[in-house]
Amino acid sequence: MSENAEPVTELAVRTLTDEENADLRSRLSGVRANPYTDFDAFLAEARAEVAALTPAVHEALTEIGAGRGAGALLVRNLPIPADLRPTPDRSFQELDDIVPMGTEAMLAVVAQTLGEAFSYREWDAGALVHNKYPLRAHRDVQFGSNAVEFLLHTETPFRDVSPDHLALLCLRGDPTGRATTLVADLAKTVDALDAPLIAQLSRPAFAFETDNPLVVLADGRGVTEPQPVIGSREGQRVLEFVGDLVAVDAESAAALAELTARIKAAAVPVPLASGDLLVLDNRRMVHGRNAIDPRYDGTDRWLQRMLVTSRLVRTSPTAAERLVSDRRYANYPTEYRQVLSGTPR
Ligand SMILES: O=C(O)CCC(=O)C(=O)O
Ligand SMILES: [Fe+2]
Repeated sequence: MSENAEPVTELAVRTLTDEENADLRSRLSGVRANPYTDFDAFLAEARAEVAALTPAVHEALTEIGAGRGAGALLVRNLPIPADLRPTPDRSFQELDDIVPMGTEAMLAVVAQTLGEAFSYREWDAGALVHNKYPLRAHRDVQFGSNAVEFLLHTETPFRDVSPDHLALLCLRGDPTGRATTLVADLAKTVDALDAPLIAQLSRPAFAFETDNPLVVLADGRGVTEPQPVIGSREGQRVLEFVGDLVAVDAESAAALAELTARIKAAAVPVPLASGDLLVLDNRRMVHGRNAIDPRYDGTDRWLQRMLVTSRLVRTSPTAAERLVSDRRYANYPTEYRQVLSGTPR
């Protein structure tokens, strides 16, 4: 096992000058279509502005898109409107006025530089731009709008199409200064494991507990379909990890505990301020967030997110074709399903 001085998790950082910030703001201000009601028109407008990204940011995106260098990129000092509305008190898709914040085009330009924007039909009422902020009703769930510790996770793992990259844009930082996004290099962590551990983690022995189980274990726990943490798809190694996975037997439980400890040790804090964009290579990195103290008064932290795939075969898909089905949805815990879909509660 290498206990070298190299940090396991690396983060690349690019910071726009104020002039570059102003230039990007003015170039993207021409994007008028509403991404929540007419994504196709919105994307066509945003795409025409791909050159608005500075060469340094473009190059950094190309690197992370190709899986080279650091698996995490932080771009700082992006333009956020000074008159950003108060952080909403209900799911974005439940708002009466689903107006764009003016920041979506920036995310779209980033997403389209990396691959193709996509999402899941069952999530966020099919929106391709996700708005995440603390919601009282979601306090304790493992979801971006919670307040408890958000465990380290691969974004949307164990699906036919998992995101290759994700982009998280901070519209409003945490007023308490407490929120810290965490990023850890899963690929490097796995590469440092010995062969018996790798063999254990390669067995389909890891699942989520659920009240809508596909499998009921000998001890009575209901779980989703067991999957390997180290798997393969189309001949390529696929790594998928989530902090609340459970193991289906004792050997796999020991391996999962060991990996969990190492992944936590590898995590680096990335506190996000307004105008910070975090891009993650979801094939290599896991991310999460510490517990926070939301105020639920319109001043809370607000992130906007887009998911990216490099594997949708069709070029320039329509908005409808960008939504894939989350076929594991039926086995999710009922509470989690309600949160995901944005069902009013
Ligand atoms: O709140 C955070 O910093 C992490 C959010 C997250 O995991 C996500 O939106 O995918
Ligand atoms: Fe996430």
